[in-house]
Amino acid sequence: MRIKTYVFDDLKKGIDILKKEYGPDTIIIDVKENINYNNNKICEISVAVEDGVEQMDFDSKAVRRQAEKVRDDVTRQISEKIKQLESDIIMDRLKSYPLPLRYIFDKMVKNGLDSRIALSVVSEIYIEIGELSNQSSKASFFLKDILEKKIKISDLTEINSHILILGPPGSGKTQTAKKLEMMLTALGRPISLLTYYHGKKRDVKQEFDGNENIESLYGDGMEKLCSLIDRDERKKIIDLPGNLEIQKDAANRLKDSKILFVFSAGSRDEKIKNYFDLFIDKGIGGIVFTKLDEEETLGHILSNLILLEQKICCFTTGTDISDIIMPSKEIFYKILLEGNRWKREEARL
Ligand SMILES: Nc1nc2c(ncn2[C@@H]2O[C@H](COP(=O)(O)OP(=O)(O)OP(=O)(O)O)[C@@H](O)[C@H]2O)c(=O)[nH]1
Ligand SMILES: [Mg+2]
Repeated sequence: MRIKTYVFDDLKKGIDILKKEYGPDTIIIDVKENINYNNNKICEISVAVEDGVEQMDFDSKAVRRQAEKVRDDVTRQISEKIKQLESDIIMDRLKSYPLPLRYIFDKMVKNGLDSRIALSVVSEIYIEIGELSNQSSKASFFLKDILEKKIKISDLTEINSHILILGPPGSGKTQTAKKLEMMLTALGRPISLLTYYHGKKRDVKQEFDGNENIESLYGDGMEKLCSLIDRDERKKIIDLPGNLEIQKDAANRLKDSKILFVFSAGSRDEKIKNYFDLFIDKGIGGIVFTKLDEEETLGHILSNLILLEQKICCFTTGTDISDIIMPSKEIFYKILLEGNRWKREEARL
């Protein structure tokens, strides 16, 4: 004889299901009613089950479904409660801060920054300057300083190796690689661009306006790519297709290169995290966030940079070759306090 305990949201319904399951003579050992799970009343019914009694498939499914539903509801309610509790704690802590800091917090959260990070930013300002943060100008000044401390910037002109461009399909890798080649060459750091296409053939000549620093190869394999890279001493930006296997292969072969991840500003947080987990042991040079013009708010990309502890290399704000901006504390400040000033009119809600 074994004792089995089941959970239901209704006692009568539960007993009916169990009687159907184990037969009308089932011995009910114990009943606990009105168990309070976050405003939901549930009950537990324990029954004695003969060893070797097999349950009917249909009924056992109904019992399991019922129990799972109650568990799902309870889990959802608990996680909602925890979120609410966290938000209450944050609001409670904020009450003790001067008004300009509360204003900064609200703005940052409204513009997409994670509320825990926003709280840590304003508390650091408060630790730094205390009651001086009652003056808005002082609070803003120190906000920029804290953002500069929290968000690291990658200076591409300091990278003295090849740059490997990785990231999900269509994130803007090729377009960004072109922009970086132009920008670095203009800054007196000549670099050539090697674009490795895979799949559909494109009219590269027309796309690249005959730029001699730009070369491309189609699906010729990694050997060919490596031989082109080693052909001369010149540093290269190596732009890969979105195919993850090709990207992994290239990162394994080109160990001396620095990886630059290109993600569109709309990429999901888990997608970004998964990419990092795959390449974490390779040399990561930084991140580029593209398509800022397609998003409503941009605070979430700064949250990602802080949580991943990765350096930001640049942002792109459109398809034109000049639509690239270099990160700085002023830009971070604008993103968080002024909103998305690069948003395209057509993309506005
Ligand atoms: N609105 C907007 N579009 C962009 C931006 N950067 C790139 N694009 C567009 O995004 C699309 C994809 O860009 P690509 O550079 O081809 O992307 P990719 O990552 O190289 O794509 P695959 O090589 O196929 O993986 C193109 O239509 C680009 O013009 C940007 O900052 N803003
Ligand atoms: Mg591409």
